[in-house]
Amino acid sequence: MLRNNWTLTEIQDIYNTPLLELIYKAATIHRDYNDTAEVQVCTLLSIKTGGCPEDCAYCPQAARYHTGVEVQSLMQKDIVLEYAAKAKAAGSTRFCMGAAWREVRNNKDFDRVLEMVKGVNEMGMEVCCTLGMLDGEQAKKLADAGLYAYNHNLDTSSEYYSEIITTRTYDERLKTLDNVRKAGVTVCCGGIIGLGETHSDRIKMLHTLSTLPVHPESVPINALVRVKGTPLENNAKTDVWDMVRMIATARILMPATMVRLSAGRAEMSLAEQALCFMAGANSIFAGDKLLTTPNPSFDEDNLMFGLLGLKPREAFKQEKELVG
Ligand code: SAM
Ligand code: DTB
Ligand code: SF4
Repeated sequence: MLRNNWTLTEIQDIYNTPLLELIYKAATIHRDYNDTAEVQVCTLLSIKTGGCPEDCAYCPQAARYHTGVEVQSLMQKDIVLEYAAKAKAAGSTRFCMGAAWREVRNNKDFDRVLEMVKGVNEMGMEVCCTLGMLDGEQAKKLADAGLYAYNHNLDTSSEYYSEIITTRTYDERLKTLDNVRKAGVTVCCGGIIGLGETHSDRIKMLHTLSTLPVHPESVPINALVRVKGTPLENNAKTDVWDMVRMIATARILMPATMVRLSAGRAEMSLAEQALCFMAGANSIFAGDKLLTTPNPSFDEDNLMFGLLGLKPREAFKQEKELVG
């Protein structure tokens, strides 16, 4: 049964379970709810890169940090559709377009994004966007264009948020998530570990996610990619055991959700990634680039899937199952 009334103490107890026992529990729940051989393969494309006015301390695309990311205006629709076709041919079933915007504005760029959404949807892939804050009307327009999912991360706990971002509030984040939900678009919302937060901050973030009125359909768990020029460039490398603990706890709290092993895979061994799948991760970003930072190549991931006996999940599976 899916629960939205988890208490902080319950989550704390799960999170602090001895690691191997926690993995076992998460793996058991994963089997009850999902086909454990299946992993959703999503490809990311940065359709508008760099020059962002926000001050997210982790982000290579914030204009105020000198990270060497080249600013690029919004890509042309046809080029984006070519990338989507390549991703589809390589086995991706979800295509996620990211823009380094604080929020969506009602202008020609937004109209172009709507055209991109329409085009990718017509190719039979699940279309996702991550464009910053949205109002209700914008969410509705994206839904009408065929948007399947919207990614908007909470990143950390509400308490730690202002240490990482000062140019927007946690409540603004939650408002966008509500606008997305009301427009009938599925929600992709997760966070980052390795920002300097405490275990208690991670537990609080998982509490916020798992007590939303409806669980996000996907929850990306990112390990901080430390980028030179950002305020967090000298943070310690995220401990893989923390990643496993986070994934396992998310899996137990939100059993039917796609839990995505997101940023950070380029610095993980195959064995470490295998532990994450064991602990309940069932989605990845594929392709040799995330938005601006490196990620394992399609070939490396194909080898990994072969070795671990994993297969890509087909697109729109949930809808197909509901239809019968
Ligand atoms: N600008 C939009 C926004 O902030 O919602 C969309 C793009 S933004 C790059 C999407 C997400 O990428 C962020 O919310 C954050 O969770 C993640 N991200 C950005 N930089 C990262 C990094 N260096 N390491 C890990 N995750 C990162
Ligand atoms: C998410 O949670 N992780 C992705 C996606 N959603 C948009 C982004 C990771 C970005 C890592 C840094 C970069 O490549 O710029
Ligand atoms: Fe801008 Fe998004 Fe990066 Fe924050 S995470 S600086 S909003 S692109």
